[in-house]
Amino acid sequence: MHKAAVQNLDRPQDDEFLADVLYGLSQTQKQLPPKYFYDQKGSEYFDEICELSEYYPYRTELTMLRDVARDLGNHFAGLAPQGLEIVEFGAGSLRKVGALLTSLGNVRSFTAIDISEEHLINSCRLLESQYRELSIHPCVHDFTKPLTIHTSDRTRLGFFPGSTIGNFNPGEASEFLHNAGATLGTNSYLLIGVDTKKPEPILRQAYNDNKGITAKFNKNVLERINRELDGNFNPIHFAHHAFYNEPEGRIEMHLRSLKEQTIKIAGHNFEFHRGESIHTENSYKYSPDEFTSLAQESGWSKQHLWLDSDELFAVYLLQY
Ligand code: AVI
Repeated sequence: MHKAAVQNLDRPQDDEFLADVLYGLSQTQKQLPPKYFYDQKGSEYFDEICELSEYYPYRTELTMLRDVARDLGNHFAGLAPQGLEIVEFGAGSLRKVGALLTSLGNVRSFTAIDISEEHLINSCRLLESQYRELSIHPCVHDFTKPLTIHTSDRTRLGFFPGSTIGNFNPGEASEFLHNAGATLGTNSYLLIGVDTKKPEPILRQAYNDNKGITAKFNKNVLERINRELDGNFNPIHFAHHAFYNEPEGRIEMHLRSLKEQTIKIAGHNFEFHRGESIHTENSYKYSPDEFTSLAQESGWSKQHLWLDSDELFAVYLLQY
């Protein structure tokens, strides 16, 4: 993979980051978009989260993908004469796609879309060394936005693992699914991992790990604002707070101010009362019926659903 082969589309600029931060911190309930977690440091923290015993989604889905890939191999036998093209949304560390590349056998090209350029390039380089025949296309892009990718006569299989769709509210999730359908085209497929509803203690522990890695991941967004936008947050004066909001069916992450304080960002002042929070992330959990309806309303039909034996996680094959 040559540096010039990296597609850099509408890469978010500092001014977009600044505008989103200034807007979010001006709201009555202060908030920050979760996509800003993922600079190089935040992506590394997220990789650490995936190794935690409390964080069941990563390992559960990874284990499931072996069976899923075998079933998909049968599904696509004869259906994809020109081979498959996998397009991964929010590719991150690319640790899951390997299960598909190895088992499917007829994947000819792989497009990896991610907002974090450095992380994406490093991950693609590693993948390239493992799958030398595969044509790899890294694409730096905010995958929540529509995108046009090169045309080919291969059968397209979108891949959106990890329940990242849960970080959108249901309206945004529907918009993402519409956009993914437009990007991938008619008759394409989407393999998507979705976290299920389950007893509250399992959810609470997954977002409040004993080692405090999720807290570091959450607070990194403050340090990123300091680094990139000339902010003066002191992360020690904020506490990680994550809980399951049952009526909304979502985990909420917040950063709670431990004292009354004024924060300065690029010359703008923001007042915090003691106990006031910044809402940094939602992570929605869907029952199979809820997610199937959401997919249908967004133009996709369910072809297959895999659940692990404890029903901790779901993987869906959808067709557009
Ligand atoms: C990426 N996303 C699906 C993770 C989640 O579970 O919502 C992000 C995360 N936040 C805290 N821990 C992990």
